[in-house]
Amino acid sequence: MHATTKQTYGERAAQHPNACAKRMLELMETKKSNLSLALDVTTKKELLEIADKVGPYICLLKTHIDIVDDFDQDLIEQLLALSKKHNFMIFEDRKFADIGNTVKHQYGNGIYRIASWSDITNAHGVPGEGIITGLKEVGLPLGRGLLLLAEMSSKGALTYGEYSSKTIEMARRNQDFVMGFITQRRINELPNEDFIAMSPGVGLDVTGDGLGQQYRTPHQVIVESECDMIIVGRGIYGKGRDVEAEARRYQEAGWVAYEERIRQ
Ligand code: BMP
Repeated sequence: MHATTKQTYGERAAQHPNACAKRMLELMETKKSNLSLALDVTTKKELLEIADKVGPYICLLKTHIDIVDDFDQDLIEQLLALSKKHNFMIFEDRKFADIGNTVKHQYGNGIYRIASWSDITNAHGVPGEGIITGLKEVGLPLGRGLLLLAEMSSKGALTYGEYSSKTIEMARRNQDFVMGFITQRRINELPNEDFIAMSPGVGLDVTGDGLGQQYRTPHQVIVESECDMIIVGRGIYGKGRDVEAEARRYQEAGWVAYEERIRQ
């Protein structure tokens, strides 16, 4: 087991050198939530309604802002107001994957201006370290944090072995901006390292979605794979589900698993 896995989120927050990671860990501790909602809906109305219902239970709201048909600046303003009302951070799951100069503009410009409102975003390591340098130029002065995709949850993903190891090395060289990973299991940390491990592909009722997604339980993710955060989407707002009841259920399952882990 890794050293950080046995520490509480609060203990890790107190000594974390990355400002965005520190804020995230503090929030997880005070809100007793390691649940992130992956809110993949395509209308502004649904997005805001579900975010308001689920807000009390989550530490992080993950968006795919480019799938919203009626996106406008008012959506961002209302989303920011909800993040204040319920005290959650925002993560635009943009999965940048281009050269440094291009991602810099994709992050800071265009109609979405992601860096202006999203606390956290993420990137693939495939273009090499320039992708981090480009994003950092825009994000670091704003106090933003970056996650690298070390491992994906989908069947047949190419993110394994040397690719994942090289991605982790890139993160190590950029710890002022890179705060953690999207991953299926905690990476091997060196002494004095603390990367937040966030894991999508989480569900309590089904094992897949017919399109390659693979689900594991909060216990598998938090205890067995030593990740820090569960990212749950359709398990909470899928067809016919009681959104608030499901959010409460996943928050409890994630927190119970975390308490079991730190007691070990
Ligand atoms: P769901 O729980 O509904 O399957 O949603 C999972 C979410 O996590 C989606 O928004 C997807 O884009 C994201 N995701 C993933 O499923 N696997 C990964 O490896 C990385 C992701 O960002």
